[in-house]
Amino acid sequence: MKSNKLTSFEKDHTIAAIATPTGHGGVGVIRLSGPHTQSIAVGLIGHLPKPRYAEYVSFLAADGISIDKGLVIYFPSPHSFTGEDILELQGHGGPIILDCLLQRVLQLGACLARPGEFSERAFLNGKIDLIQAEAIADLIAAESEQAARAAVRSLQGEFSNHIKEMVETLIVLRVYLEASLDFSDEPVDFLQDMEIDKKLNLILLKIRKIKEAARQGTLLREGIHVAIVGPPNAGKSSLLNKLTGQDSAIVTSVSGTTRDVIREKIYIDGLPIHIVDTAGLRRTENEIEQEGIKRSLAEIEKADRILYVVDSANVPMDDLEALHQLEFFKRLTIDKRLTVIRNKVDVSEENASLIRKVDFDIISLSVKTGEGLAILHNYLKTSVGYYDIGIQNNFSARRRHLEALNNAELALNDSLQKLIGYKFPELLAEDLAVAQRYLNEITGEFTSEDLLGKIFSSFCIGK
Ligand SMILES: Nc1nc2c(ncn2[C@@H]2O[C@H](COP(=O)(O)OP(=O)(O)OP(=O)(O)O)[C@@H](O)[C@H]2O)c(=O)[nH]1
Ligand SMILES: [Mg+2]
Repeated sequence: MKSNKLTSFEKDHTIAAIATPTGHGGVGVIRLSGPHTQSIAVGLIGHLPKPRYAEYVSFLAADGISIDKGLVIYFPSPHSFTGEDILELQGHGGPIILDCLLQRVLQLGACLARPGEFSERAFLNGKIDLIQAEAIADLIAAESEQAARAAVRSLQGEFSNHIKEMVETLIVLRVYLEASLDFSDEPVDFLQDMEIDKKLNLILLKIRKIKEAARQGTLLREGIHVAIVGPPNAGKSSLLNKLTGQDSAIVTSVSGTTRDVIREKIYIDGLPIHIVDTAGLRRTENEIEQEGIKRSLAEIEKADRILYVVDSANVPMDDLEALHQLEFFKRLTIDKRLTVIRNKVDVSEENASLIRKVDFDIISLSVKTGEGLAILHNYLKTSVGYYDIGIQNNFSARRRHLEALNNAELALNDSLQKLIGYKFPELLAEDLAVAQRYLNEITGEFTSEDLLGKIFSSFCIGK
C-alpha cells in the first residue's frame, strides 16, 4: 500500500531531466529535484540563486568555461511542484547544448529521472493527489480543446473535491454506526434518528452523478473506435474521406479497391473518433484481397461501433432482413455494435433517415451529396452516450476511476439492503468501509504500489 513517503533510498537522489520536447527550439528547460539541488546549483552557477527569482547566469562546466547562458530559478522545499528543492534551468533549446548541460548536472551528483518521476514525487510528498497527477499527463496529451479544459479542471481539484466530499460523508456515517454499536442500547432507534438511510441515498445519488461525469471525461480522453466495413464498392472509403475531410483512401468504381486498413482520427464536438476503413467483404480467390478481408474481420472485433455500409441502390430495404440471416451479421448484432449505412440515396432516391430496429440501427445517407451526414455525426456521438455536458462541467477521468466508482456504488447498494430492519449494523459498517476504500483508491489515498508504478511509468520523462 502507499506509504505516502519516498523510500529513504529514493529520497537521497536528486533527479534531473530535460523537460522540453526533443528537437530545436528557442528555449530548452532542464529540471532538477531533490536534496542535492543546492550544491548542484552552486557547482553549476557559483552560488545559490534567490528563491523564486529568475536570474540570468552562465552555466559552468567543471573547468569554469560557460556551457550556455540562460535563466535559473530556484524553488526551495516545500514550496515547489514536488515539495523538494527544485532548480529550473532555461537554456537554449538545442539537443546538443541541452545534453551537455544535463551531463554537467549529472556530473555534479544528480541522476536521470524516470518517466513521470517528478509527478510521482509530487504525489508521494502530498503536493497533488493521484487524480491531479493523471490530469497533468492528460493535459499534456490532450488533442482537443474540450479534453484540455477537462484536464485542467481535474488538475485544479474539481474531480478530487467531489470524491473527498463523499469520503467525508461516509466517514461521518461510519462514526454514527460505530457509536450505535458501542454506546447505544437501542442501535435501531439510534440509526433511525440519525436518518442513516436518507444520508446513504444522498451519497448514492451523488456517486451516480459523478459516475456520469467521469464517463464523459473518459470518453473525451479515450474516444471511440469505429470500423467501416461491408461489401465492395458500397462507398466505405468515400465515407472515410468525407468524415475526415481528406482524400485519405483511394476511391474508384472498381470492386476491391481497398486492401490495407486505413486509420484516421476525427473529433466530433471534442469526442475523438478513431475510424478505420477496410477491404470490402466478399469471397475471393485473390490472395492480397483475402489478406485485406482477414484484416477487416480483425478490426470488427476491436471496434466499439461497426458501420456496415451497403449500396442502397443495390440492396433494397427488405434485403436487410435476408442479410440478418447471415451468421456473420447475426453475431455482430448480439452486442448492439452494428449500424447499417445505406449509402448512395442520391441514386436509390430514398430519404436520408435514421431507423432504429431491435438489433441494429439503419442510417440512409449519400456520401456524394452529403445528405444524412449530420444524422451520422450526431448518431456516433450519442450512440456511446456522449453529450456536450458543457465545458463548465467536464473533468478528465480514466477507466480506473470509473471502475472504482462502480465498485463503490455496488458496496453502497449492498449497504442499503442491510439497512432494511437495521438488523446487521456491523455488516453495514463493513460495506461503508469498502465503499470508502474504493473512493480513496481514486485519489490515491489507498493504492497499491503496482498501480502507482503503472500510472507513472506511462508519463514521459521530465514530467
Ligand atoms: N452516386 C454515389 N456514388 C457513390 C457514393 N459514395 C461512393 N460512391 C461511388 O462508389 C464507388 C465506390 O466507392 P468506394 O468508396 O471506393 O467504395 P468502397 O466500399 O471503399 O469499395 P472497396 O474499397 O472496393 O471495397 C466510387 O465510384 C464512388 O465514387 C454516393 O453516395 N453516391
Ligand atoms: Mg475502399
